Amino acid sequence: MKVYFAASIRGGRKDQNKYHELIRFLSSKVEVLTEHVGDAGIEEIGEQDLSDKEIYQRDLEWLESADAVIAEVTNPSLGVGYELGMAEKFGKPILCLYEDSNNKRKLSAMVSGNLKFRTFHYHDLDHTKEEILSFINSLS
Ligand code: 6IA
Repeated sequence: MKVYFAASIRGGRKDQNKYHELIRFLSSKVEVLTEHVGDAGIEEIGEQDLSDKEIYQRDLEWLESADAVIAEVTNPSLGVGYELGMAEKFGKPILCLYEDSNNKRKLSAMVSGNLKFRTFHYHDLDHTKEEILSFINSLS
């Protein structure tokens, strides 16, 4: 199974450690197409000198080829929002993960109000991993 993991890059990297841990967990179960999203150095090193146009084209191809999409949506990101809209259009099963402990900013209604998305509000990563497993198992 191939999973496209989406998370904020230019929208802000304060949750990068969480992305990294969730991607590491997910990679032990399935193929993750977008492991770089959890990398600490992605902003500094860029994406192997790919242009933005190349990144966009490659990511959309991966998105279309994925069996499912998991998005960490706590930190708002234009790119993640766009990917979620496209993933819905492609008919992909979608799991959104949102940390609401101490979070003053409410999740966008365009995510929480979309009944096609499975949205999980979490407080700790262990529960999030269980939810990821349950989501993956529901697809096979
Ligand atoms: O608007 P954002 O940058 O926060 O959008 C993040 C989302 O768009 C992620 O889920 C990625 O799948 C995709 N994305 C955006 N930028 C990149 C990227 N390089 N490489 C791969 N996927 C990306 C940007 C590197 C740059 C900061 C030097």
